[in-house]
Amino acid sequence: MDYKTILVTTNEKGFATVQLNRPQVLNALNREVMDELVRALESLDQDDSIKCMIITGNKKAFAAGADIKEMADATAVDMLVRDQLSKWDRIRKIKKPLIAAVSGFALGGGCELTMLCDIIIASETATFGQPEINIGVMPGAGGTQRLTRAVGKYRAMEMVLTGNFIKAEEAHQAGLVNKIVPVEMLLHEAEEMAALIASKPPVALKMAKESILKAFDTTIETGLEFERKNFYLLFSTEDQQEGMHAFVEKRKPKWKGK
Ligand code: DAK
Repeated sequence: MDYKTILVTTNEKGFATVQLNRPQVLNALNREVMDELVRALESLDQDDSIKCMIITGNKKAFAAGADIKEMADATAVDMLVRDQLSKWDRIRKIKKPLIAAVSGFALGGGCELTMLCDIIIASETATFGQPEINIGVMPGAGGTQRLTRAVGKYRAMEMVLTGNFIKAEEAHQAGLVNKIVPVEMLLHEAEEMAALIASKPPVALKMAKESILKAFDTTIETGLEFERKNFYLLFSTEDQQEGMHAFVEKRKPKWKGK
């Protein structure tokens, strides 16, 4: 597919990389980027040769937020009619694991986009923040909810109410980031993680992701029931048979993805 604001690459290791590509505005997420990003992720989600996707930016910015110039003159009705939230929801519904590889600014919608991913790998220069308060609004794509779940009430309050940024190290300590690596190693590290995940049985990957995400919007009782059902369901896959027999026979499993 032809994209103007993102670069998509796939490889034989079974993962794809989607790079946000509006460097002149620090990858600000305008409607075109969001549209292309969603289309790319949904198409990769349907592609059997791809098991996992990386979303990244460039050295200076993962994304400095939604495009302020595009929103500046919008009315509430404009925002409603544009219905950008539905695009964010579509990313939330991507079934395959998403890895955010973050260098530089991940602010506002950029920070919210990293939190829609399942694993966040940051370079030493990564900076996270929800500075919407400085431009008269507040987070609108999950920042008050996912950030709070990730870093707890008090840090989330501080970040959202002051608009202050946190550096990679603090984000790591707070539980927002899986690991920190030197800038020049960022993509390599994300690719290693993506290749490792891509080497696992695809149906189990999807069900594991779905079950973990369920933990965020249900009671422990319902979540455990959901987990149990997904667990039993995996016993109807050929990959369960293959995985367990390969272990017993001391050989490497060959996944079929069914
Ligand atoms: N939007 C548009 N342009 C941006 C931008 C942004 N968010 N961030 C940076 N740019 C542009 C700058 O205007 C500048 O363009 P030129 O002046 O060169 O034309 C260029 O990128 C380089 O930026 P700076 O010159 O400012 O670079 P510095 O290194 O000096 O500063 C900075 C970097 C990241 C500290 C600074 O650019 C900055 O504060 N940027 C804004 C950060 C911010 O406030 N982000 C939150 C935006 S609000 C929604 C979902 C989500 C959202 C809304 C609705 N729905 C589902 C409805 C999300 C909202 C947001 O994210």
